[in-house]
Amino acid sequence: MRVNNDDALRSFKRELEGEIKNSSKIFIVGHNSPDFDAIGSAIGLYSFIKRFGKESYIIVNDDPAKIESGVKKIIDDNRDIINIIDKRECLELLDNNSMLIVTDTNKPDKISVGDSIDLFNKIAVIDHHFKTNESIKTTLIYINSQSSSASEIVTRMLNMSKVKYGGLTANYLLAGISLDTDRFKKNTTALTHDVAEKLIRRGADMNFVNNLFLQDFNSFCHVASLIIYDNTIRKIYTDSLPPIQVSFSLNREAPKSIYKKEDCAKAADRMMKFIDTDASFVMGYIDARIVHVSARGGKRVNVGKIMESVGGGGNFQNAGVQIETNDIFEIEQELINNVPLGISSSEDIINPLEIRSKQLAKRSKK
Ligand SMILES: [Mn+2]
Repeated sequence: MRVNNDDALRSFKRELEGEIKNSSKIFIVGHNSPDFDAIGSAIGLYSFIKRFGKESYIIVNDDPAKIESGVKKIIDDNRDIINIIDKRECLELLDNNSMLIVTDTNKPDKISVGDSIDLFNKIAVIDHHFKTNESIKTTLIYINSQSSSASEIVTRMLNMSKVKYGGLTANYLLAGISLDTDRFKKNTTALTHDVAEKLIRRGADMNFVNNLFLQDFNSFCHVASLIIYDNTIRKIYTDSLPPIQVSFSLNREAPKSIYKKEDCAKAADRMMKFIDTDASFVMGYIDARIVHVSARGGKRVNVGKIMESVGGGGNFQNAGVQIETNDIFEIEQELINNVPLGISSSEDIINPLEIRSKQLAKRSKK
């Protein structure tokens, strides 16, 4: 049974091919914080465009350290074969006759060129998310929310045009479909499986895809090892009211484990998101003798001040330091002692009850 009608995609594809032929340069962009579907469909589109012999580029503007490690591996493995550029390079290269192809999103605020989107005279959108009032305004748009993924749509376009693409591209497209279908457990149609079959015939390999996922899982566990179970201790500072709660995390079982600065930063962000804490400090060795501390605070705790007290810097919410030491626990103790330096004086503290009573007072005046 045909779940989707090919005709709409076929006519979009024809129009897109016409515009590609008339363009000087083609820029492809997926959503920020790219996942396997954004990067897989972008690389698939890169293959789609290749036969027209146009200058083409994929824009990835995220901080490389913050990109999921499986996606980062794909980007690193392809840097020599694919023109992967950042937003600044894109703005330098683009001319009046350049085209932007947006994939795996249809919202201007989700792509790195969002605020400069008006510089493009031609924009195409390929996506599987619902269209809304905020969607990019262009006539060259294919959105099919019944498709599992942008990778599924792009694979269909490649196959319709009988484009030759290699096993690696097939792998990236299959990874995109696998991610968005939660490994073929949801959002699949007969077409999704049909497309997957064709990708496997082209040389895609589920083991390769599984390894990409494993890569993400391993880095996830590595970050989690900083904060899980007894690796996080919580201290309560009762000098101010309500008492302030602060968490301190490090790998206590294997304190000499090596992390990246970004691992500590991600762990500290997660603590703020999931645990009821006013500030969080995550410590890890980034080198045999250097400990990095990522600190996150909020309205009541100025972590910048606390980091300054140990030689680092930052602002109220976000701060850090690197300290040469053989004893990570000594640093932790120093931080525990220094937290009161960063606690806002009671006048500065925004008391939710106070806000509430002010709001009520205002309302009764009306
Ligand atoms: Mn997607």
